[in-house]
Amino acid sequence: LADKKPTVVFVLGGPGSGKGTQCANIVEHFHYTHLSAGDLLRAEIKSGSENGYDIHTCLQKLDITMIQNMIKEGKIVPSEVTIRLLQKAMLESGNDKFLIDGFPRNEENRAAFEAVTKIEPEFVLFFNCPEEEMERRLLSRNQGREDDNIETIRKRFMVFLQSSLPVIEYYKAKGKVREIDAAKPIEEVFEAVKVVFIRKDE
Ligand code: UP5
Ligand code: MG
Repeated sequence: LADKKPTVVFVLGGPGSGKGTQCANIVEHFHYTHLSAGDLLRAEIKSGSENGYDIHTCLQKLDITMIQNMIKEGKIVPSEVTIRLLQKAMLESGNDKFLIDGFPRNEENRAAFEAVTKIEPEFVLFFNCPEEEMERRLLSRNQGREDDNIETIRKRFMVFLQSSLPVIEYYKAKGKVREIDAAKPIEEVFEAVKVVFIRKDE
């Protein structure tokens, strides 16, 4: 994977800041493959409860139960699991440009991804949004996510502040962060996102 030197953009921001929504827009306009770490974990839980375990990633029943419990508590799943899922999805996509959404979530995630894949992100897209707005969005999403209840949402916010913001600060110090005001309507946010991707190719 490292020999092909894939282009990676990390898409970060608090829970409900609009990472998934905007990634879908980016994919329509630019040639990226969208990989949401959270979606990959949830797919693993789903396939695990159907098949017992996933023969491809070799996640055992124990891992699946652990992932499920950690998401319910808003905790960060061990890097080993997330990176394995991301690497598998990258290989299977056949593409060499990726939006990695919702990862890395802590320093350990970041360092492990770099060590294992030897990939450094091209830049980091950071959706900055006030908590009250994110909370409103998550509580009205209604997609049956087990972590979209007020107790878990509060825990997700805490983890974001304590563990994920330092990752954004790390990349800020390297001049890699492209910050977007994510509190605006979806279309306006995307206008700002487009500018970042168009500038990158100039
Ligand atoms: N919406 C979006 N944009 C809007 C706008 N501009 N104006 C008004 N409404 C807007 O959007 C959320 C909702 O808001 C939607 O209804 C949307 O229509 C609306 P969405 O695009 O889904 O926001 P997103 O930032 O993707 O929110 P998400 O809930 O997915 O973020 P999280 O970071 O909380 O969730 P994720 O799936 O990444 O992770 C879930 C859990 O998995 C984590 O808590 C953790 O336990 C685990 N995890 C790991 O352990 N490791 C990982 O690497 C990744 C995840
Ligand atoms: Mg998402």
